Amino acid sequence: MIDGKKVLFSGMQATGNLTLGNYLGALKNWISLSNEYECFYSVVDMHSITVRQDPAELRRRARNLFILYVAAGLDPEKNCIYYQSHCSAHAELAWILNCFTYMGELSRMTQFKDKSAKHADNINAGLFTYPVLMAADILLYQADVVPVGIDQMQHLELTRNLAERFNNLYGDVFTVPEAYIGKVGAKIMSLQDPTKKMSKSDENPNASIYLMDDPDTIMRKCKRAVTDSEGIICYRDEQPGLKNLIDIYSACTGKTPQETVKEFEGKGYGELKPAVGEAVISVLKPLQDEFARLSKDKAYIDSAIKANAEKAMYVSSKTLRKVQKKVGFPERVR
Ligand code: ATP
Ligand code: LTN
Repeated sequence: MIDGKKVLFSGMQATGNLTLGNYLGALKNWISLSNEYECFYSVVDMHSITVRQDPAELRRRARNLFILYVAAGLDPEKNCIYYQSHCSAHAELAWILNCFTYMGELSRMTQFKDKSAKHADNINAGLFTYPVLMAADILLYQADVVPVGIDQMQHLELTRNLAERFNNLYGDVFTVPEAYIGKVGAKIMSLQDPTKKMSKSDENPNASIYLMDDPDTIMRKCKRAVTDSEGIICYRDEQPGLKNLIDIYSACTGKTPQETVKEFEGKGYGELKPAVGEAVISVLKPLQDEFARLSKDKAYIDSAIKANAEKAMYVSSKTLRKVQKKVGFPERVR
């Protein structure tokens, strides 16, 4: 609790260009929850270097992601938006938690398995302990709730286990967080292979809608989305491409999938696809305009970066000091 409010923590990596999946699965929920909670939203740039990055490019993307959080509707005066790398408590707590995490737990993580298959030439220790740094992110702020897409559930489970393990040994140190998964949009699938999740690291640019895609590109990608030859609009697992389009449309318009099916009953995919395109454009266009406006306001963004890094350091240092004391590190001499 901070000032009588429950705490929310979430983060995104500054790798690749954000997709509609990131927006509908995560960012959109962040905004709807931000009034209710005391919120911390991090640009998790330390996680990004678990795969090789070009330094200038990483810096540029991280700043763009920061601006995007604000453009999407998160007021940096009400929400603590900050770069993970500006707050050294994350690395310090991650080290301690590493000593409470088992190799077996980490080797079961599907994201580690996927990423090590993708980057076989660089299976580094950071990639392996990635979920421990994520647990440190969350636990430092005593977060009650963590809005993420469904793919992060396994990491959340590990975070909860670590918190409980630590609390059992040392008393109540950490709040045990709950995941928050949105009802629609929790897993947006690739437009080209609806059995795979839409991902910013997909090599096929037609598979993902990027948040900065222009309206023509969005429309073209929606029209080309892979569906099936059934030709009947219904919402079921056997028609994954269609199901995904219904999910996207519903998440963008605020309708339920059932309402969407009703709306398109008796119509063909040829009518649904452009409607999906329009719905996506009407969500992304204002976001893009606001992003362009804020990108020019260097002074405003810089002052938010500075003030919020200080806030993050202040809040996280309290938990870190407590943990350091519990594990037996000596008191600081003042
Ligand atoms: P990559 O594809 O490079 O591994 P990513 O697209 O999964 O990255 P992350 O930064 O790991 O992006 O995820 C940011 C947030 O977006 C997470 O909460 C994640 O659950 C959510 N998310 C990512 N992809 C999707 C998707 N296709 N559908 C719904 N949510 C998603
Ligand atoms: N691992 C997450 C990004 C992430 C995160 C976090 C999400 C890092 N730390 C803390 C929520 C809370 C991902 O890959 N999407």
